[in-house]
Amino acid sequence: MPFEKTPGWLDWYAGPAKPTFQLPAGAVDAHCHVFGPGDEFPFAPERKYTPCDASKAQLFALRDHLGFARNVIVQATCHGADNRAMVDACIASQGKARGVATVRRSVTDDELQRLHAAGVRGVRFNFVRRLVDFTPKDELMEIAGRIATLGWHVVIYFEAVDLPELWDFFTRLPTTVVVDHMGRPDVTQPVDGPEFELFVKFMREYPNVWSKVSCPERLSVSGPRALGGEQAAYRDVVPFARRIVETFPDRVLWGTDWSHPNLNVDMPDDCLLVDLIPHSATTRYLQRSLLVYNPLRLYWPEEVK
Ligand code: 0GY
Repeated sequence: MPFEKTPGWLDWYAGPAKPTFQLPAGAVDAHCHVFGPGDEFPFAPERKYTPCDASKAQLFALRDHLGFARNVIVQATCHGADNRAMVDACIASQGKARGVATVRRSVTDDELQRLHAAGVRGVRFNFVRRLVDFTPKDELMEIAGRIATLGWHVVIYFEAVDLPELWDFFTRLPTTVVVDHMGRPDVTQPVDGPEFELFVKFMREYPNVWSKVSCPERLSVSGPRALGGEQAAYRDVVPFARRIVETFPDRVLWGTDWSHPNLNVDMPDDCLLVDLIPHSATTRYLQRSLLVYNPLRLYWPEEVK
């Protein structure tokens, strides 16, 4: 085996159950990853972790098992700016997957065109310090300007405490901006407390900002054990997701985050994550917006009349 997994690495959960929640037809898992396989698509030298393999075939099997129609595959930091594994998966999906890439300033226009042809519709800027080294903001802004001309958007990943410092940069981005995992709120704080209010203000004042209401398994302190009735798994995350879905129903996306990198405890059965959706998106209208209409508008706009 060419790559040794990071010590303590939790592998993704094999054999997920069937969700009880009936996904709407055409539902999109709009945040998931492929890792390697490492002997085919080597991990990047500058990576901060080495995952287990999570191949395109395994991702597509999960898609079909859970009842999704399509995926948006987000380039993970362990592959750096080498987008080959993600691109290979998009192409192999035969139109059922689109992608979000990581690119450097040195990327050529031809390469951007090749990524577009493969199905890429966005770039990801990552500000989570445990995952990446700092990229100068002028470099990121230059990339944003170039990909804007392709009609792509920027996905941003950051911790809630860093939003004030990043605000000016984010609000100058010239594209649609999609925030990963609701900006990673501290869910032990009140849902109407100052930290989450700042995030809501960000979305309210900047109509180009969207959010993924994803990753309860990362954000939760209460954890995955369902206690029955109102006591859903990851119940402490629900008020945050529900607030964003109900306040900005036309600017939200949902994803499994499979294969769940860097989870140190309680690797979820992805079925549990799907079954949490109706707690945050409580009507069929909200569920269709979250899972079908919104991701189509962003990733398959040619299909939206
Ligand atoms: C996620 C979250 C994480 C990792 C990455 O690209 C990545 O390495 O996104 C994380 O560790 O929080 O969205 O997959």
